[in-house]
Amino acid sequence: MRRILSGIQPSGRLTIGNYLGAIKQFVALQHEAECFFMIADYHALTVPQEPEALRQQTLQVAAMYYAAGIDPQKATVFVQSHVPAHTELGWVMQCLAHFGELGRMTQFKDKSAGKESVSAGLFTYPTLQAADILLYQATHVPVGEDQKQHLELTRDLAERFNKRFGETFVLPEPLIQKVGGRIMSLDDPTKKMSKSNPNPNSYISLLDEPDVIRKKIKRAVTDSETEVRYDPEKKAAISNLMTIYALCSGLSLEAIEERYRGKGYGVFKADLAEVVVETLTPIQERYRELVESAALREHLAEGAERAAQVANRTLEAVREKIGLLPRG
Ligand code: AQP
Repeated sequence: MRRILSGIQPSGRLTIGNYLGAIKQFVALQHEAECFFMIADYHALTVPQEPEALRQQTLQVAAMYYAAGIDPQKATVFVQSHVPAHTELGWVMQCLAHFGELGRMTQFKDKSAGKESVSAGLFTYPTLQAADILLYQATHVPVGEDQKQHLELTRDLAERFNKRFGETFVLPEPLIQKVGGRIMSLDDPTKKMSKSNPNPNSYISLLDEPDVIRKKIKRAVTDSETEVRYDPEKKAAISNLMTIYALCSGLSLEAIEERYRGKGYGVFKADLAEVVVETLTPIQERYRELVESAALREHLAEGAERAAQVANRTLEAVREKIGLLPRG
């Protein structure tokens, strides 16, 4: 059976990009693979976080996983920092990785560009990500385009380790979604929609009220034409809105073009807002029931227990192979 590991950082309020690009896929995957879904709180620390907000956001991501349809009986959901094996293997991976190869990571270059101070954690975070994946012997990792390079690094590190110390890690394969792999910002279709964007009008939060969703979609940038046509090169903004429409409604892009032929952007946007509201309302209702509940903490404790059992088995094998002395 395929085994899958993926995660989301609690670095802000989840967006519809996180839902369509990640969580919706996770919900489908839990029926066909053994799944581990992490709340990557250590990864969130690579940029400054306000402590109370980080705690709240961690619970919010957990509640959102379940509200969107992840079944605690089927998939293992856990908080990364609840399983210490992640940072332990992360250190081993840092010692295996080369400074030069980490410097070539384009995400590091993007995220550090123009910043006055950048944490060492932001530089080494792909090694912690490698540890996350390898601890679970994941066969497949759902990744966005921007994460492909990190997965390649994970495979290189696994191969390097296996060659030096003997067969230990499974080499994971990427699982890339074709449509919706990259939902773009509402105010700038050349930028990915991101939960940490300081401008809330650039994204639809999964917790936005219906009226806020309507307002944000109405304000979303388009182009100077009026035709609802999918053309990501020439009509990036409207194509992005059409992708959101298609993924929320289940309609094909062609069917959407057909439906809005000759109708203009106003009608299209008003309907898109209702499609998004209809998609998010039931998730928001379940979310509100869960986020303050004792059941949520219980699920997370059970998830950490299950995850640690698998992770510790791998870590023990690693410790033995690299020559760390058992405590006795
Ligand atoms: N815009 C997006 N379109 C499609 N998928 C997306 N994902 C994120 N943004 C989009 C997917 O969501 C998962 C969570 O990723 P993450 O939290 O580890 O970090 P990220 O990719 O950097 O997400 P954000 O929202 O942009 O966070 P910040 O602003 O903190 O950097 C991943 O599966 C990702 O592909």
